[in-house]
Amino acid sequence: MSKKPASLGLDRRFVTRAMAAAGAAVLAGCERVAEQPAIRGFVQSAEGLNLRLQRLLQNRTALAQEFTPADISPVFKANGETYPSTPEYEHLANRDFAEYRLEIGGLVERPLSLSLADLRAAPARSQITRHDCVEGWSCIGQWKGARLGPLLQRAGLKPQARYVVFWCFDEWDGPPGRGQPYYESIDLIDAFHPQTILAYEMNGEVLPIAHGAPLRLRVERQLGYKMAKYIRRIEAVESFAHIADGRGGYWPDRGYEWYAGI
Ligand SMILES: Nc1nc2c(c(=O)[nH]1)N[C@H]1C(S)=C(S)[C@@H](COP(=O)(O)O)O[C@H]1N2
Ligand SMILES: [Mo]
Repeated sequence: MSKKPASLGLDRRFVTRAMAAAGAAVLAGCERVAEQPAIRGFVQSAEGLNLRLQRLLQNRTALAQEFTPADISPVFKANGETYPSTPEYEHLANRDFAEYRLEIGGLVERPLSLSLADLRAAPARSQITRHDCVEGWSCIGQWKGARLGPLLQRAGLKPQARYVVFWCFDEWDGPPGRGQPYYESIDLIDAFHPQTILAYEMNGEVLPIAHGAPLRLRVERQLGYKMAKYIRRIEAVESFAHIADGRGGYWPDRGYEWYAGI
C-alpha cells in the first residue's frame, strides 16, 4: 500500500474540530445570548437541538450511493492480501470452507458459532456500491451478505459494548499461523447501518478468495482498508486501546485514520 496522500482526512478533522468548537460556543453562549429571544429560542428549542444532532448523525446513518448492474466494473482490483498462507486458512479453503465457522464473541450474552449455511439463512442485503481505496483507485461491485446488525442482536450485545473488532485469517510478522492477524474495528453506528454486511457473494458468485472468502466486511461509508477480508472472528469490545498498537486496526496502527469516512 502506497503512502497516504497528504490532504486525505485533514479536511474532515478540521471540520470536526470546527463543528465541536461551534457547538461548544453555542452551548457556552446560551446564558449570554439570553437577552436575544430569537437566538435563545432556537438554540434551546428541541428543533435547534435536533438540527445539530441530525447534522452530526445524518453523515453517519445516510446510505452510501448505490449503482445499477450496468455500472459494475468489468474487473475489480484485488488488493492487500489475496490468499492467506496460514495452515488453518489453507485447510478450510481446500474444503470449500465447509468447516468454516464465524465466531461472534466478546461482550455478548450468547456467543455464536455460525456456518456459511447459517450465515446464508440470516437476514441479508444485496447492494451495488463503489469501493474506494486510499491508494486512489475505485471499483464498483455487487455484494450480498448477512446484515451485521441482526447478527449482533442475536448474540445480544452487553451494555458496555461500543465497538466490534473483525479478526482476520491473514497475518503479518511471524511464522505462518503464529503471526499478528489483520484486524479492523467499527463503532455501533456503522455496525447497525443497513448497508453493513458480512458478504459471502460478489457480483452474483460465491465470494472469490482474492476478495476475502469466505466472508468479508462491507462498510460502505468508509474507505477500502476498513473492509476486512477473510473474517474469522468478530469480537464486541468496550475499547480497542489494548489491542495491537491501540488504534483499532491494521492500517490505523500504521497512521491511517480509524474512521475512514467517505
Ligand atoms: N484481511 C484483510 N482485509 C483487507 C486487506 C488485507 O490486506 N487483509 N486489505 C484492505 C484494503 S487496503 C482494501 S482496498 C480492500 C481490498 O479489497 P479487494 O481485494 O476486494 O479489492 O481490502 C481491505 N481488507
Ligand atoms: Mo485499500
